[in-house]
This record gives sequence, structure tokens and C-alpha cells, in this order.
Amino acid sequence: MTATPLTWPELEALTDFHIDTVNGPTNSQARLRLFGRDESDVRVTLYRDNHAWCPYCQKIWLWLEEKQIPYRIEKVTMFCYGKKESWYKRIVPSGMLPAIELDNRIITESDDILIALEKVYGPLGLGMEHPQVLPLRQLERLLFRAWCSWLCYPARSSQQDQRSRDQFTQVVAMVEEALARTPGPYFLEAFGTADVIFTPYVERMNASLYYYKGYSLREENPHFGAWFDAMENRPTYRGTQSDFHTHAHDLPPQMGGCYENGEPQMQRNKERVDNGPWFELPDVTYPEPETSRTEALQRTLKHRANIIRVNPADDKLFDEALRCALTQMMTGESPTPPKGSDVALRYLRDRINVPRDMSIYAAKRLRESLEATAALAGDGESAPLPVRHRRDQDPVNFARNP
Ligand SMILES: N[C@@H](CCC(=O)N[C@@H](CS)C(=O)NCC(=O)O)C(=O)O
Repeated sequence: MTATPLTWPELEALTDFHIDTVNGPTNSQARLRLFGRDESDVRVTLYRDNHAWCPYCQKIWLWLEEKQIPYRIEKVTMFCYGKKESWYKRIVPSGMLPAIELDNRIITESDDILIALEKVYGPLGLGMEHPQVLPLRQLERLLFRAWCSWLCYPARSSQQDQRSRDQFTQVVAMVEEALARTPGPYFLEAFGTADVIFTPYVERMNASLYYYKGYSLREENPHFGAWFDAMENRPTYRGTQSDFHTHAHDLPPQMGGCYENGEPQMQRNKERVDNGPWFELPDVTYPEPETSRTEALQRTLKHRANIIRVNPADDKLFDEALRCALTQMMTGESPTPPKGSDVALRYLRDRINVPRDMSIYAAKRLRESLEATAALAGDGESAPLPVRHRRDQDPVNFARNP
């Protein structure tokens, strides 16, 4: 007997996934974080980007979560995916993110923000200006520059690519040495500011170099590997953590271009990030939570009207195709999607964002089901994701039926 797709009410009955966005674990949906405190204790507003793509915002976000400071979140559009909100330009004329409002004072520049927060709330481990932290902050910038030089410029020859790789891996060796200086997995004796400073770009390096250069930072460097594993044991980091697919496609417009080196390993990695199997990627190592499918379902149900509306395919056709994929994810049965829905399903597969839409394992489950269902309809791919901008992700298009 051929399986039929479940109806929306039947799908709704299959998930009770819920998190307390205000007092529960770190999550990208929250507009207010209280950590069990009273709303009158809030002295900080964090202005961060809508899609959780901005690395400097992640730095502040992670710090506030680690310190459990009650704060409000206002989300702002980045130039690469939409029009900057005029209310934000009145507060921060350059439109740059992140910014915070602390006791009615606006502060920009992520390092200055952390220094200002430390003055009020105390440091996270050793603080920004501690003599042990300062050289690590410089090392992070050195690593950042070596990464940009390799990733963001086209190499004219494989020798030139090799030189950039060598320059990068020389700095990586210095970071490995720094990590080796303490017995634990973190940069200093205990987790602290230095780890937060490294987190956003190291996460992006790991994803982008895997995809564009065939280089696996986390797997090829034992101390980095142990550091990533330790970070993933922190619920704060898990809540802000993105995945390879999201970064591979959010970075090009933000960085002004990311260049493939065309090597066989790179081609294999790229194929795996774009088309799966996503569970084989080294972008996460903690065990999959039991809730990954119910989370993916709940998040899709919540936004289904917008998801269907923005999909280029006919709404009725995609409604059915999406129910087929969700049925497959929840029951293991594989209803055949309508003819011509392969492209539409892959359009969504390519636009699931972590952690904006859902956590890393939930996204893998959903991508897997979208792809398995699309494969039943055909091998049509949706147009490649744009690299100069990501206006396909303009939050304005998702504002209705929030
Ligand atoms: N030095 C700044 C850099 C901040 C920055 O470059 N922010 C980017 C996003 S990652 C930005 O707001 N660009 C404007 C935009 O994309 O809309 C800091 O540390 O805060």
C-alpha cells in the first residue's frame, strides 16, 4: 500500500517539543532572557542580527549567556540580506552590529562591549585586559587574518593555495601550542573570556575551510578537537552553535567572497555539506538528542505558512510535498511527493539555518527527510544559493504570520 502524507493536524499531534525561551536553555528565538530573575533586573539590550550570522554578535551573546545576565534582544537586518531598519540607524548610524544598550548608554564594537559589561558584571574567568588574555586576543586576530588570506582570495595556482594554507596552518600550530599549555581543553586553566573570543571565527573557519579548501581544522588538530568537544558540552555554546551548511552559505556575502581550491577532498566535502549525508559531517560530536525530530517538526509547523508562501513552487503542490517529507521524518514511511516537487523540497533543504531555525541535529534530520522525499520526485536542484547577497533570506518576507 502506498503511504499517504499526514495532514497538518495529524503532524501537529506528533510533537510536544517546547522550550522556555526566557528561562530555559540558550536559544536563538528569545527576545528576553531572565535566567529565573525578574524583568525589572534587566539593564542590557543586545542588538544582534536576525539570522544569528554575525560572529561579533555571537561573542556577546555567548558571554551574556555564560554570565547569566538578564537581557533583552532586538534583532536587526544585515546589509547582505535586507534593508537596515531605520530605527536602528537612529541608534547606531553606521548600522553595524553588535551594539548594546547598558543603563541607557549605547555601546558598539564587540571588544568595547565586553569591557563595559565586565565593569558592571565582573569578568568571565580572566577578563579582557588580563595579561594572560591579551596575547590570546592578539593570537585570535592573527588566526583570523591568516584565514581570510586563504579563504577570501582566489589562488592563481595550486602553489599559491599551498602557500596560503601553510601560512594558516603555521598560525594554527601556535594556537595548538597555546591550547597545550594548560592541562584542560580550554585556552586557560578555566573556561573564560579567551574561549568566548575564539569561538565565533573558529567555528566559521572549521566550516568554511572544510567546504572551500578540503581542510578539517577540528579533525586535523588534536587540541582544537578537544576544545570543540569541550565547548559542545556547554549548553550555552550549543544554543549559539551553527553548522557547516549554514556557514558555507552565509559567509560568502559577509566576507566578500570565499574561494574553492577545487581539490578532490574539497569536492567531496562540498558534496557532503550540500547534499548529505549530513550526519557524517564533523560539525558536531555530542550525541543526537532524542528531541531532534520533534524539534524540527515543531519549528516547521510554527512557520509553515511563510515557508510555503516564500517557496517558488505552487503553494498547494509544496504543501503536500512538505507534508510528505515531514511524514517521512516522523514515521519512516515514504509517501510519494507530487510530480515536480523535487526542486521545491531542495529549495527548503538549502535554506534551513542553524541555530536561527532549529538546532544542529534537528536541521540534519529535516534536511535528510527533505532530500529523501525530493529524490522520490526527481533529481531537480533549485538554483544555486546566491553568493553576493542573501536577499532570498530577507526577514521582511518572513515577517507575516510570525
Ligand atoms: N569591529 C566590530 C566589527 C563588527 C562587524 O563587522 N559587524 C558586521 C557584521 S559581522 C556588521 O554589522 N556589518 C553591517 C551589516 O552587515 O549589516 C566589532 O568588533 O563589533
